[in-house]
Amino acid sequence: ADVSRHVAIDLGASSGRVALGTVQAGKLTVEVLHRFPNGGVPVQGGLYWDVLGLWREVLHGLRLAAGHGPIDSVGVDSWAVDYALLDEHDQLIGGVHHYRDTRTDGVMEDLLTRMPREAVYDATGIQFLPFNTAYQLVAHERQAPGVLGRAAHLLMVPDLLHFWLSGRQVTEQTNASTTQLYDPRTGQWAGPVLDAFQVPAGLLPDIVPPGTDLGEVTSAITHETGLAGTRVVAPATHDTASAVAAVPARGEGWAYLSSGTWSLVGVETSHPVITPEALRHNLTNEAGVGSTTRLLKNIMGLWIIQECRRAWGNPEFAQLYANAELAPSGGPLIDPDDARFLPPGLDMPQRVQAYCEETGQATPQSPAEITRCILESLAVRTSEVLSALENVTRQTISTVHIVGGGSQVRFLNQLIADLSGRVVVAGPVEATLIGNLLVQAEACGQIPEGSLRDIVLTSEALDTFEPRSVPATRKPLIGQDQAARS
Ligand code: LFR
Repeated sequence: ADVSRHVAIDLGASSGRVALGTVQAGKLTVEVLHRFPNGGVPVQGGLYWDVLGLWREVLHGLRLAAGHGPIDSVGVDSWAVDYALLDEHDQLIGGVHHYRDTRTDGVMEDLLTRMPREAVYDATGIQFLPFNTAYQLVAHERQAPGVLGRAAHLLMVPDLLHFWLSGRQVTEQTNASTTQLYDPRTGQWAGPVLDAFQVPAGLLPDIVPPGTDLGEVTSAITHETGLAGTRVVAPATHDTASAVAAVPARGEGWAYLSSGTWSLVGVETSHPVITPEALRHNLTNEAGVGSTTRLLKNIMGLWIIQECRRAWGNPEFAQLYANAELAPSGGPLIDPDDARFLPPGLDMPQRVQAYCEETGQATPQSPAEITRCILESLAVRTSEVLSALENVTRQTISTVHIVGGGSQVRFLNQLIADLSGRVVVAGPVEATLIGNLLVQAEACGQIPEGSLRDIVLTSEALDTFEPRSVPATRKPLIGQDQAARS
């Protein structure tokens, strides 16, 4: 057919969306049908996702989609690393933990005494983050001894939803790659790491590449939503992988920043870059669309501002950013990746202030000053990581594509252009949805293979930010050694 229609379900850490994508004459149009909030649910000292609540919103979105006529395919993406355990009857065992749950405190350090850091990195190419699935599973077993033995299956969050939609259990590759239990060289689970961390290999389903057809929606889904005959097609289920697939870039010499709760800064490579230098910078090699590698690094991102905003009684983001732009420049800087900023808490503004005090800087006082401090620090850290990427890949990065919700923060786009001395191209805001939809369209044979980025370029309007010269006082970075620590 010359028109095809696909539904993307995109679950982010702070909100979810169900969107309808129409592909016609080599162009994609996206209509968001349903938006809903998301966030961690604290229970008895732990932190969980409300997966059943999310599922209810997804069903509502699918009903709306069905009301628009026949849908060719549907696919889910979400944040990475989190998983559900199912028993042998495919029932959920307990809740789905949030990666910011402090149950993982100290686990990574402990496990790296069982298998050396270099060996884990060599086997997986994944950055050391305390919440990688590998460490979460060990923390899980420590809190609930025997749980991994009782479990029959492990499904990552999007895989769980695909199972509920299609009845098929698989692990989609882009998300599998974030677990630190996956070997990017073989494309299979990393046996030696599973053994060292005592993760039962039998829990892990087969790995399938993005664009895999999982079959039709079940009759229960048809009954519940009205969708009939719709294929369930796994997109790049890791939201960042979908976003990177939709980066409107051509040629060489560019990097991306997928900007949202996290800032994911990286480049696309044809192969994993697993070298001592990459390890020194704690860069990650996550799987991308079309057998590419996403060589990137996590920066704490707008999360710090999201938590401050909660502490300040939820003022409008636009107002916060406008006020920050009016606050004086050249104030204090934080290292956004300091571990203290990872867990949620209404004391986030105090954590920022404490960091500034401890490092002998002026203490930002107003929300405007604190927001400015965070934004400038994110921009400084982003340019440090860009330099690290240049060193590790021995290429020059002259353009930074900022995609995702954070690309709407024009002030941050300009700060990144100024502080990194690179041209910033902002947009699309809905890169994740677009990447999700286009991988489905490609799998359904509706667009030529490898044409995703061209379609984004013809479908979306972009904004350019040229670097302006900045006073020398902004040039010294947080500390030259910062890029080298994890
Ligand atoms: C962004 C993201 C990052 C991942 C983090 C935790 O939404 O998926 O890529 O490191 O969330 O899962």
